[in-house]
Amino acid sequence: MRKVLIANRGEIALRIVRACAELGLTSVAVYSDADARAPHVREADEAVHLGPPPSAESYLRGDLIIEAALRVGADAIHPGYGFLSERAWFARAVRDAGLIWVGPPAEVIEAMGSKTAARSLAIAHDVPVVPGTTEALRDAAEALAVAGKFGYPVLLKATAGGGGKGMRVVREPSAMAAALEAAQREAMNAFGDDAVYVEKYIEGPRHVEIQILADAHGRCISLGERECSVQRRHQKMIEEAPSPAVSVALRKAMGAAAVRAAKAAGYVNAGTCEFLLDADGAFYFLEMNTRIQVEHPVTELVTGFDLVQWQLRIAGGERLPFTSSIEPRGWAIECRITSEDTAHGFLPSTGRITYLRLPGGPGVRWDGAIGAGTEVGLHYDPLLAKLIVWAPTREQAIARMHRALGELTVHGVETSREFHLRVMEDEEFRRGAIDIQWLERRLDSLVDAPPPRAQVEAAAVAAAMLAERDRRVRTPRSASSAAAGTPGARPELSPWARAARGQGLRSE
Ligand code: MV4
Repeated sequence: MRKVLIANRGEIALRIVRACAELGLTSVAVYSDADARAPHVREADEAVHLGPPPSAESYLRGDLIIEAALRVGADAIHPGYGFLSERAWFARAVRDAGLIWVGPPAEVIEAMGSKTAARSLAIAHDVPVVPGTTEALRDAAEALAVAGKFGYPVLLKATAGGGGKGMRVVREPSAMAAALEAAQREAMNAFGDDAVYVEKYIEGPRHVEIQILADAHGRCISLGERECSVQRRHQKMIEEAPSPAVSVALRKAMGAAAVRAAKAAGYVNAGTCEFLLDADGAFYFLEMNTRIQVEHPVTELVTGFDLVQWQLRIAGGERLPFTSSIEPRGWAIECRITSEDTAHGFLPSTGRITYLRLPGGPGVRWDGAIGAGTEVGLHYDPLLAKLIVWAPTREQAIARMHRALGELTVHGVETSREFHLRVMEDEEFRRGAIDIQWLERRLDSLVDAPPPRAQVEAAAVAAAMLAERDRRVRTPRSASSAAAGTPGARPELSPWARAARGQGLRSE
């Protein structure tokens, strides 16, 4: 393997370009009209134009992408996450074109695409799942009988599932018939399949996932868990590794379960098993993600494993050098920096980035693909970058993230920076008292939380300086001093400006 085409854009495409460079592989970017001057294109060794900005006409055009790979003489295609990464037909087409697919076999992607098939596979291999059925319900009478057996509340889930569509919580028998109808209708609209099954509803669980790596020679290891509970509408905002809720013993049990599931599926390459973890420490397998994930860096920082390099090395036939699973060292946190107005319902924000200052210093990693001049539009995901930190303890990692967020400046679009600062200051978050409903429960109080005193003071100073500048522009210097051209002659300072000076701004 010498040359890799990267079928993606943004920060993950740049992440893969960097892994290729470190492994001595030639990288080939692809791009839409909107991304002609994007960092992932600039940094790759070569680049191929695909088409107009809409994904359906560019990054989702599997045919064009395979054609491009063959034309430039690439040996492999790395799909990143999103776009074509979990489309079994694309993995198959890549293989049929004689190219290496940097991911699991098409058959495994297909099998894991069905949530009920994944659930059946887990059950067959002693991987705990939430109590419930796997077969589609025939009618409300059957739903009531099954719910009676497992006990309320129950959750109706679409068999074709994913992303929370076609899910309904049912808290009492009288609500069953209407909930079943609603779930079936939503499932039909979303997936073209109205099959719905029942699970016991787990109240207030955490979302904890296990990273695995499997090579093509039968070796499969766990790299520990990531805590992903801080999410809103199934969009994760903050991830960390390890999880504050996972002990060494629990990590061992969850890791072993994930490895059993991966081996049973014939898994090769990097993958993730998603679990719910309840307040009593019981865990339940939900599904397997057959791609590199957005939040992979937190695992990299606590294990020292370069997951993207290992994806490429495994695809090239290399063996994993370890047989046993890895224990995390220290603590890593990731904040997703998105172009969203978090104070106003997470509305997407668009525009041109006019100024960018990036954080740095000890333990700070920036995985982004933006710069001054980047146009942020509505064609793609709002993820601009990921800010990731490492420190010896969780407390230190939170302090470091707060410091790094403070160093970040993005002008031109609204971002999630302020939101993340408020979370890092939040007492519940600092205690690790989070679950999958935490963010939605706390969103208003986080957005309304006053910033710390030092930030209010800094804002007051900036306001004073701006007011002073405005005053000078509106009030021309007196005729005599203008005529004399006295250098350094200044109008009198306003009280605000004097206060600003008093705060230490003595550069004038
Ligand atoms: C659940 C659950 C509670 N109990 N299953 C949501 C998406 C789908 N992949 C699984 N999901 C859930 N399944 C039972 N039996 C709660 C969720 C859930 C969730 C899971 C992971 C991450 C975020 C979530 C947000 C809402 C609900």
